[in-house]
Amino acid sequence: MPRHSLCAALCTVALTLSPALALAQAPKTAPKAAAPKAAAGAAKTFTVTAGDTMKFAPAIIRVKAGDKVTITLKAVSALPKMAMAHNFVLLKAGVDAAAVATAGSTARDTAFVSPKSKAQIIAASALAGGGETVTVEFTAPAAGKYQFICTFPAHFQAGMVGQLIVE
Ligand SMILES: [Cu+2]
Repeated sequence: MPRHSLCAALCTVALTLSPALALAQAPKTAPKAAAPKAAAGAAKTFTVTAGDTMKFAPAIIRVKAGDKVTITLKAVSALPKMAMAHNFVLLKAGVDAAAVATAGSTARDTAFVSPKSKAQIIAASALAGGGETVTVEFTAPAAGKYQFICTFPAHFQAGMVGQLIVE
């Protein structure tokens, strides 16, 4: 085969292959770009009830890291809101829950969540008085155990604490 013919043959092969390669690569990159969306956490919703006994029910909530969690806190009480209300305050791991509760107990202007505690808190709901519901949304943190508390005065001390277990 003369040299120029070989070149022509190779060039034809190369030209024929390149669109095929481009097509072959396209499907590979598309799923890669979509993967993070598919791996994003599932939406999980929970209703937590709190009554005059100052307990969260349920007191243990299980989720997976990255889940988009919505907690609806339902307060059940016949008492006036200023005497009996609840919130749902999720604390970062290793935080002194009693300290956050104590700081919150005097923070009436900010719904009993002290601005000083911001760095210790993952998410906090508004206050719910009897018959009210409030919701709080957060993305489940890394696997581990996290406390959630009510920071209405004296409620944490009365045992108003629960645990978020992230698997
Ligand atoms: Cu409470």
